[in-house]
Amino acid sequence: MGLNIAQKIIKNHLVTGEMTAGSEISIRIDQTLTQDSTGTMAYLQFEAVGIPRVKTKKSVAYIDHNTLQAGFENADDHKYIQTVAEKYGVYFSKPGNGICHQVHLERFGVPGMTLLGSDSHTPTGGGIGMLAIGAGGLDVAVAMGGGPYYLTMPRVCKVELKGKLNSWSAAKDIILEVLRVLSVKGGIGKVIEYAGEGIRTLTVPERATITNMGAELGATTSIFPSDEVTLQFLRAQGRENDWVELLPDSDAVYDEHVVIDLATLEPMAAMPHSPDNVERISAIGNIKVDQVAIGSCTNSSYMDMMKVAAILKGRTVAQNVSLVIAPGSKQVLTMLAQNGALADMVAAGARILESACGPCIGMGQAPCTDAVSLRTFNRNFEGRSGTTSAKVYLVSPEVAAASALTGVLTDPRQLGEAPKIEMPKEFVINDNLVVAPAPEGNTVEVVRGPNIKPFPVNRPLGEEVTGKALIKVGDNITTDHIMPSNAKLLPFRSNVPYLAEFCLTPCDQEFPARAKANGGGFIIGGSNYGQGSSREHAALAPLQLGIKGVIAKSFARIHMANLINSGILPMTFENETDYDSIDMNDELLIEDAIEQVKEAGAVIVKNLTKQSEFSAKLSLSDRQVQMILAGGLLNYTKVSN
Ligand code: MIC
Ligand code: SF4
Repeated sequence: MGLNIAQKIIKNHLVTGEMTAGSEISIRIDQTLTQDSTGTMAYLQFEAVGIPRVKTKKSVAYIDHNTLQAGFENADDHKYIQTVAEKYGVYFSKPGNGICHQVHLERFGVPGMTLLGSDSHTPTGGGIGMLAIGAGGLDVAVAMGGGPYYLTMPRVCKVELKGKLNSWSAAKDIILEVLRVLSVKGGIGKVIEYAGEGIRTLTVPERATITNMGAELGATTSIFPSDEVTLQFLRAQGRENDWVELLPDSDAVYDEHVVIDLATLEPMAAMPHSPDNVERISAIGNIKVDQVAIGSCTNSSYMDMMKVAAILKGRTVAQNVSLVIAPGSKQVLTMLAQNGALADMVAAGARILESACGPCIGMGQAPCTDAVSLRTFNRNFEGRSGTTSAKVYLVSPEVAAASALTGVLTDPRQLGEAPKIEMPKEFVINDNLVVAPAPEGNTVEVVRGPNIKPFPVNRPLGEEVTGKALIKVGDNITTDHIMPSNAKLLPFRSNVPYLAEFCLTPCDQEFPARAKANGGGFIIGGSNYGQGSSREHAALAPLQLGIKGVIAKSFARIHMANLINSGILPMTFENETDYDSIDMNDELLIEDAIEQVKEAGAVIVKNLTKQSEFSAKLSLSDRQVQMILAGGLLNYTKVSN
């Protein structure tokens, strides 16, 4: 039986386990990436693991999220990451060099390799044929130390792309269509593998736009083959030698098959407040727009920016619109500056932002109250823009640029002929914002400013787990709800005690105070609890508040792993109707917790208030059971070393 691409890479990297979907496997990690908002924690944890030098083929620390530097906090974090990277063997990408995923694709990604990143959009690397997975910082820390990465062997869903996109339809429309068809839960437990004759028409940056937003499907990762198109991209980056061909076997078997006819796709938008709430622009109509933001790890490549510049050239941004543009990397910005495209953007009235995440993570550019904001980004969860009442639509760069000119949501087909942009034969290469690590045996001093606070570590599991149901939330709660990220909070990513004061406050302002007053307890969640990002602060902040377990209808993959890594019990209702039987403040009790967890199947939760009980499933591997018993991955790693 032939293998698909995902299976080929997994087979080449398999450390333990059977390659049957659903069973736990572990794989060797070739490369890691971190960004600053999760990186401080990842490196603090790496230091706690106590390994003298990273053991990966290449590890890179990017600074792209917290670049506002309104106080000393961000700068402290940057300094810490730079010195810790230098000491332990990690390349350091300085602020200004660009968004981690964009830069990694350009300068570091290698087809056929595995990449583990402390950011949920790490699958962007799938555009170049890497098996690129997002994980919590602690998992990345362990991988840097040479430990394998454990995951559930995914099912592989083949998305066959037929035909060719019409002019004005974009890669963004392909992934929006996949989201429309599969939904934000549709990728859970799967790798989305792209195939079909249509992929040959897509450049690497376009492929990367598609794999990037596979994160919004909840997928383990997404991947394209490594073919001639990949070779041309790497050649233009001066990295031809990194290329290997990677195609599925002709008799490869897939668990699922979706077909998309590219020729039928029209410009689309994901409407507020979910990336799968997708509709054709022509059907949404000409709503008035207040802000247009172009950039993010989804759509900030050279090709994207050139299309935008061509649309804006010689025209003027509408009076009612603020247009901001953040080119994805120093490379992109340099090329736009050299070929005059930057001048076209500025002349049209665009505001040029630094090559960083910026408004995507709420670092600046919060729109006005009740605003309609069009963004080329990947997430439009409520409040993520920094303005709770804002309505964010996710669109292609073409739709964004066209709408910035007209002031209303615009189908770019109205503009006439679409610009034709050629992939450059050579990108401008200048890696002078990447600092190489010091040689082994160096005496570099790791600098820890006052913003770097100790992080909480759990205790081994007790005989009894008891406490109140401290909050009860609905379906699709995101990590943005659990641990909000905005310009005020992002600078505190290395200060969990402070962050914990804001845990789940978008759902309930009183939650942190209630949790502390009760000495901790339980969170009750709906389905897909913890979707969205890799931020392990969404587990560490509850841990800081004494949360012992989360009982939900289902969990998002990375968040569940982060809970286990923190020693917090992730339980799912055996019978979903039991969710309805719990009210806030009910006293819950798990007796003989150690014995029950060891059996790994399920635990009986007693509701002392209602004098009832129900069964909650624990879908844990043997290793995860040991982690829960030890009180998290860090304790477990220390015990097993
Ligand atoms: C995001 O897009 O939400 C982030 C910020 O990049 C996160 C990581 C984080 O919370 O720091 C992600 O997607 O993993
Ligand atoms: Fe940065 Fe936004 Fe991409 Fe997250 S989704 S890595 S915040 S650009």
